[in-house]
Amino acid sequence: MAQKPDSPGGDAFAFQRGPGGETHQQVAAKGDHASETSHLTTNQGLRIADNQNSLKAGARGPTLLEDFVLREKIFHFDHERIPERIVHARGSAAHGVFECTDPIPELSKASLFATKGKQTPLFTRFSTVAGGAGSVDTPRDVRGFAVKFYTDEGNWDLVGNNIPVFFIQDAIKFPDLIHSVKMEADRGYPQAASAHDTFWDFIGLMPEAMHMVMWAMSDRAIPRSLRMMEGFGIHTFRLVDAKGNGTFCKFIWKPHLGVQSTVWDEAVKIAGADPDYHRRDLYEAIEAGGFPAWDLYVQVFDEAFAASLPYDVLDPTKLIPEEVLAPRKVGTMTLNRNPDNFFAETEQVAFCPTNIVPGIDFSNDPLLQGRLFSYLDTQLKRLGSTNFHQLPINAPKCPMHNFQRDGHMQTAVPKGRANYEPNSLADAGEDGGPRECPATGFASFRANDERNDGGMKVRERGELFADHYSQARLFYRSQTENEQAHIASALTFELSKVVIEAIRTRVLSRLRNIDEDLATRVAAGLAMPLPAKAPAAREPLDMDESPALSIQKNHAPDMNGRKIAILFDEGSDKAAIDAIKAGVEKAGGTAFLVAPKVGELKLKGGALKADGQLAGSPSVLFDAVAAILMPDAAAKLAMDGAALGWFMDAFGHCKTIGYCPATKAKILDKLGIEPDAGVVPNGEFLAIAPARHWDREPNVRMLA
Ligand code: HDE
Repeated sequence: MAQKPDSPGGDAFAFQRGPGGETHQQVAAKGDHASETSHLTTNQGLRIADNQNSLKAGARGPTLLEDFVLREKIFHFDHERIPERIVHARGSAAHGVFECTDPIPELSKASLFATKGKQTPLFTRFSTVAGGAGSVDTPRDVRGFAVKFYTDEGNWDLVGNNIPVFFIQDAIKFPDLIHSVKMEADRGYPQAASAHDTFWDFIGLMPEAMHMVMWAMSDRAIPRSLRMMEGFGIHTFRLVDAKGNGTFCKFIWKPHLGVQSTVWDEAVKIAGADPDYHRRDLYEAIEAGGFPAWDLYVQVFDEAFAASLPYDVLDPTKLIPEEVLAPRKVGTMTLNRNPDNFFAETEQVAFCPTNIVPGIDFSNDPLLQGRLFSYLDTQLKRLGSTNFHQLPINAPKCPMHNFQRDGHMQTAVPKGRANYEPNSLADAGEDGGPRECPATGFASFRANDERNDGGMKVRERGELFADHYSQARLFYRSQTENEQAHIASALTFELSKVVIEAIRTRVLSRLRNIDEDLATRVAAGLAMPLPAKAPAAREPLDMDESPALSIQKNHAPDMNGRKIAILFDEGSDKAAIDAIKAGVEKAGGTAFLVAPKVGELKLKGGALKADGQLAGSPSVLFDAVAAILMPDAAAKLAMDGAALGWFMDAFGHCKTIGYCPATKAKILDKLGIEPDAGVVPNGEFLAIAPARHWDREPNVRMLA
């Protein structure tokens, strides 16, 4: 017999009842007196009476084509997805503000840099490059770092990465690079990984990629948090002052929390434990009021300085070491608000390097020049309309008027007859519309590059672009011994995933141009003979080391923004837990309580609920761990794989471990974890918790 949702078969239809147990009819009736927004309607504004049942010819009969409510709902759902970004598909974003702290009107007339204290709203999206939108957050990859400044003179998009150089020198190679790193064409894997044949095949044949490869194999490519990455505009840009004078410029973001990375084994395990690790970290930090911040720096220089360098500033595979040209601070970006809706904002935001404001301009970097075409084009494909600039996240916050009209999904409703220019309608008393403004409008910098051989049409690159190894060597030699070991190990790991041996050999032959010791270590790691050195188009130079390129040389451990786990179980000493928790929070960190069960546990001195269950809160998710356990609880956990793995991983990832006597006797001793500079009694834990103990690494991992 047919059943109504409010029929006596009631319980079977519990899901059709309102929160108070009312039937949906009762909820609807209540809604008649509720505010307008509480009514469910169709997209045409028609109130929906029943959102549980489609319209049928009899309760057990076929669904009717007439059911426009059902059809509208399913139609919209069927079209929810839009094409994901071809690169940088996986991203996380936040709103924020840029405050100018050190104005540079003498260099740029851009209004956002004009006065101290000037605030400009912005939206920043971080991303991985290779994986799809649903891929994990922690692969070895470059991270996108794209900022949209809603300035009062128009939107300026600084679309950069967390690494200051790029794989290729000319836009014409970009599709090849991306095809090679993405899932292989025939088999559709691997997802979000560079450790496969086609990527290393391309790289081995493109010596210009060697500098970027050093960065990509370094710890920079496995960041601890999006909040702990530097950002770089990469290309040389131009600043232009009010008189029209131009200065070359490179943009650098430096995070207030310092740069920090994970270790590879940790990144791999995080991918399983929390695929959204970076997205969650950013979201939670902002929700908790721990607003991440970065200072924006510029490196400014003129033609004469550029001409004095042994590399070309138009070559995006080169950087200018900070020791050679000191960066100058201009302001601070603070991310202070999470998006309200992931799709509307993070997914639909459309960055374009062509979005520029008076006072900032491009250089002839051939990679940048290609990007100036590509981004507008991709937005049309992705967002489906030339009117994508009207989406709230993309729309400028300053006035916008022109005679562009119509197109798919036009939301503006322009008034009047004027949709062309010049027009004389104003003379006839009508609205003639906007006019160009030669005085304040954007004017391209009148570039006069003396080193450009007369501007003949050629398919060539600047002579110094042929130096493929000097800066790769500079980067490698500027790292600490431990960081060099990470690079050698990453290369060994990636190349060991390459099946075609000739590809590995070719890469090894290139590494010899960077550093003989590096090449020898990787060859030994692969158990392969060292091949002959690849011929170099230009002999590499030995440049002065740049300590600024190392993470470890510049890293001061800081509790601020870090997450510390405290493991407890029944009977644990609550006062001891409270003390560590308070210490962590006082220093700006977050304490996260872990126990075998998440419900309330009885402790010595009170009761406590854990924030996370042990098996679901592995130590890879934290910066340091401490354990406060009674002997019987410790003995029980010593029989549990998740608990043992918790300590082994923290130890293996060179983290600080705080222990109580029972933890030491029952668990650490069983695991063979000896106290060292970072394995300490709980009383000494807080002082060193955020540090990583790299001295330990040779004892826990075979590095190349
Ligand atoms: Fe991109 N890049 N790119 N890129 N790129 C895109 O634009 C492209 C390059 C970067 O969070 C796409 O909206 C070409 C360098 C970031 O939405 C696409 C070339 C740098 C983001 C595109 C480059 C970047 C993108 C894909 C070589 C660092 C994500 C979807 C000429 C300076 C922005 C989209 C976001 C996104 C093309 C090289 C950074 C296809 C052709 C170098 C951070 O248009």
